[in-house]
Amino acid sequence: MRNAPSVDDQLEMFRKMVVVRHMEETLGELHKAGKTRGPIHRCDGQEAVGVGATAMLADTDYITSTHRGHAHYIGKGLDPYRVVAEILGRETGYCEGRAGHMIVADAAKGMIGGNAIVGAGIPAATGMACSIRLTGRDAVAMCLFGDGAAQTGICHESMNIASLWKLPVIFLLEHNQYGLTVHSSRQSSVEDLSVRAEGYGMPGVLIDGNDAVAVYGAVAEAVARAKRGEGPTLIEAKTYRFDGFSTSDMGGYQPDGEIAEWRARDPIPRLRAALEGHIGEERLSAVEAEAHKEVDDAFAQALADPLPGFAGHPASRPYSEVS
Ligand SMILES: Cc1ncc(C[n+]2csc(CCOP(=O)(O)OP(=O)(O)O)c2C)c(N)n1
Repeated sequence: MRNAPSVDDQLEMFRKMVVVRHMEETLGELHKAGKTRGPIHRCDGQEAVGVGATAMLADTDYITSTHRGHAHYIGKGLDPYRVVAEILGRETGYCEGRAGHMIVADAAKGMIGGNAIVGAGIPAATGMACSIRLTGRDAVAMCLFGDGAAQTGICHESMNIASLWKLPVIFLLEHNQYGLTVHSSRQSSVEDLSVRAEGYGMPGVLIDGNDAVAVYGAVAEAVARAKRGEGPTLIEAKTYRFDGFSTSDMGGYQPDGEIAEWRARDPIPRLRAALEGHIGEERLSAVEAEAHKEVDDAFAQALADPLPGFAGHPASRPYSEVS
């Protein structure tokens, strides 16, 4: 496995990041027009983490996500049309329109699901890594989680047991500085959460989460380590969400200067600039245009698709008696 992505790999990461950004901007517009239901948690500004971290994973590798998972879904190879259809509650979506945007799953792609319970994806991925170990498969499990989720007890329990049992799991901490509306400095006694890894006897790696190539490299190394049987790695990717907590957010707690500072480090133009010398402006513009069209077509189709019916849906009623 290579630790540095090829130019083609980087172009594919760029394309996926553009898909995610355009999907979220469109969701923002639809929300304002009253065409979405429930809150939408956007990850504008954080795309390099979700896309970079999943770029080298296979369908047989598992990931668990959070309430802010759009970049994780697209990064793991889910079809943008079926993701959009799910978010818009259509029968054609990944979970037949019953999941909404926070818990989209596709087991065939190893996308085990987003999770609205903060921190809950961490033990789930640890358990999946345990199953990989017990069944002797050549795979890894990865949980992506926020700095808020890092403060939960179950995060510490998972890291302890994963390191003790040398499980093939990667803890990818997407540190966007805020847990809901609360700055990280009010939630944690240490600024860099990666230092906690030492207490569990595993490597702690601190990276620039707005640099997709750096994210790719750190995860590739952690995957190789996990597959050698050496156990987990904690990767802390420092990043920032431009758009606030969710569509229910009244804003005002992220200082203007801070937002401007991070917007100047937007991961998409950054990777674009790095790629320009390799493949030229024309090809990059064409890739952007195709990505936008794919997303626009996905929304047009999904909005025309049927809503789920009221008939019993066995998969949504696991504890009921289904005839
Ligand atoms: C167990 C649990 N506690 C509280 C909440 C309410 N809640 C939803 S998101 C969130 C903050 C999560 O922060 P972080 O993990 O940093 O993710 P971010 O929203 O910053 O991406 C909280 C407290 C919840 N959904 N689940």
